[in-house]
Amino acid sequence: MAVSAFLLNQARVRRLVVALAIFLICVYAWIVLLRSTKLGEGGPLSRFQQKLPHDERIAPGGAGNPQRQTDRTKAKGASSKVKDTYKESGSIDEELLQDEYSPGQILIKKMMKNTWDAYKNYAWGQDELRPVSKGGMSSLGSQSMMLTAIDALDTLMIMHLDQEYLEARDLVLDKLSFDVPMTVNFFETNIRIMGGLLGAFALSGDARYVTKASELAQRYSTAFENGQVFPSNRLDLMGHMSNATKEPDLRLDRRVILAEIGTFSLEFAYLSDVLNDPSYIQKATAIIERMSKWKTGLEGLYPATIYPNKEVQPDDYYSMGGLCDSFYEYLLKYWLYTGKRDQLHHDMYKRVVAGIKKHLIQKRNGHYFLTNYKTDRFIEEQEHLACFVPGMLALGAAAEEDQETLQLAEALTESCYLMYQKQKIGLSPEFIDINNFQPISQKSYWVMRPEVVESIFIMWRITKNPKYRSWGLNIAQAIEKYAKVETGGYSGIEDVSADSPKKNDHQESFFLAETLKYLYLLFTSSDVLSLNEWIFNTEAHPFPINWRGSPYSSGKKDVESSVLDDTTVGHSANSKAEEERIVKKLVYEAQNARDDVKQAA
Ligand code: DMJ
Repeated sequence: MAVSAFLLNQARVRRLVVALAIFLICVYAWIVLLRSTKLGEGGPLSRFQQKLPHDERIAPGGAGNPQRQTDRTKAKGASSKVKDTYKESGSIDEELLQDEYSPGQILIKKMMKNTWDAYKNYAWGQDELRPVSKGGMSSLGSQSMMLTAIDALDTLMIMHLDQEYLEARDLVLDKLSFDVPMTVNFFETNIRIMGGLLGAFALSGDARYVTKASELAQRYSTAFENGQVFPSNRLDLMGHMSNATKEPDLRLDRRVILAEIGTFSLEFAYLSDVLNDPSYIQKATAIIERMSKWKTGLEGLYPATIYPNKEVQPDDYYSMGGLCDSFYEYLLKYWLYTGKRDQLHHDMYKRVVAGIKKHLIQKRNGHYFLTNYKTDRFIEEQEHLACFVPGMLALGAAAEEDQETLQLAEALTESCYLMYQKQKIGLSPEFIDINNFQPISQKSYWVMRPEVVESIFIMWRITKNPKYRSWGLNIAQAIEKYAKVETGGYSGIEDVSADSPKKNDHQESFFLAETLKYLYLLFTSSDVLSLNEWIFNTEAHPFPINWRGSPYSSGKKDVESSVLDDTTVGHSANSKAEEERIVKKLVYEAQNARDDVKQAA
């Protein structure tokens, strides 16, 4: 009896242990499942948002946003199909193809830190840095509006420069005021300040940025006085008086700049979404509707300066570069922002692509170029500002599975890249002669612009051809070598062809907002600010696509698992010495690669 009771007890204990083990495994599995679901569906708010007191976070769904189905899955399928078709065999450097190419990230992050520290040391709170004379400057108006800090917010977040981000955030949220008696350029204020605030909100979910954006938006009404469709190009921040009557130069019976009156859709749409106030996007759409009815000399294209009150526009200067660029960019990007719903922007964009192909593309010595067009002929030049076009064409081609246009985008990206590689210092002038890549006189300056690296970044994301990473690296290295200021920061160059190129003592805010951001994203994994889910405004501030209906409306989706992911610098470089070693290696490799390209050319 005693033996069988003992055996019985032992069997019971065994059953109990097994049951307990199964129970523990189930609890563990449940916890794992719960965590992964949260990460996958945008449960956790970003780390920055979690640091905020509860009432400073934006409510899930924003200001009463309805949840709608999106077609993001469809978009994903479409772009990967195009990607596969264009993947080239025979890669340049397999290491560069890795999704987590940390060395590139390390270099660009170091550059950003350097830039930020210099701004902090010498120009804190001012618009932009004068890196050589170690001071600050106002760029938007007579007083500074901390332009660099605002433009840098989202880049600092993306690069995981956490301490620097918090410094920028506190400066902007504590000190930025729009109660300043001055007029500012409306377009620049909108793309940089409004764009910067909205981009920072998009990544952090910190509702205080929306409050600031709304304070600025309230000042917009003076630019649209008397129900006018087209805004005046200057904004009176105090907003007391009509700009049109106060400053006769702003009257709309004069010619105005295409980009300055036609680049509103993205900021206004996202603003309407976050404020739950459709009046902004209605204003932007009214502009585009009016312009869609105009007659111009080149079908689909618009002259660089226009008369807002005329149905037939003067046939004059057409360009994808200065004065024009972002007007075209927003036709495509607003269509994408709406989850490909807005027909009007899409139709106009398609006509633009046809116009570009018909009138602006020229082939010289085996290379394709984007020229400007005056009166009835093209000009033998390509400008840096127009080099956003290959990226735009590629983005549109990926969305529409248009392989022919993607091929054109590839060819144009190459000639834009060669604008850098054909110069002895590896930095591009503002304009080149398309016959020989030489700078056009008086336009040989390099002013830190992003357009070429922007297109390189988009081409990399869409084609995954490793050459794009190596091109970006070469450009970054040239910047490091020739534009870096010893005492901190980076500067534009007065003449890239000079024997000893001189610095222009100006660090542009878009260097932090765009140039360094696009370079950095070139080396992150592709789901960091995935092109299927984010749209960059023309100053590279990211807005979530189809915000109202997307999972991003809960504050931010995979900010934790991607944008602020620890797969960046911290995890891949164990020590400062290791970081230094990697950067040195990169400098060496890039120099060699540049020499190779020069020899080949
Ligand atoms: C930026 O402010 C924007 O990219 C704008 O669209 C064009 N000019 C600069 C950069 O070159």
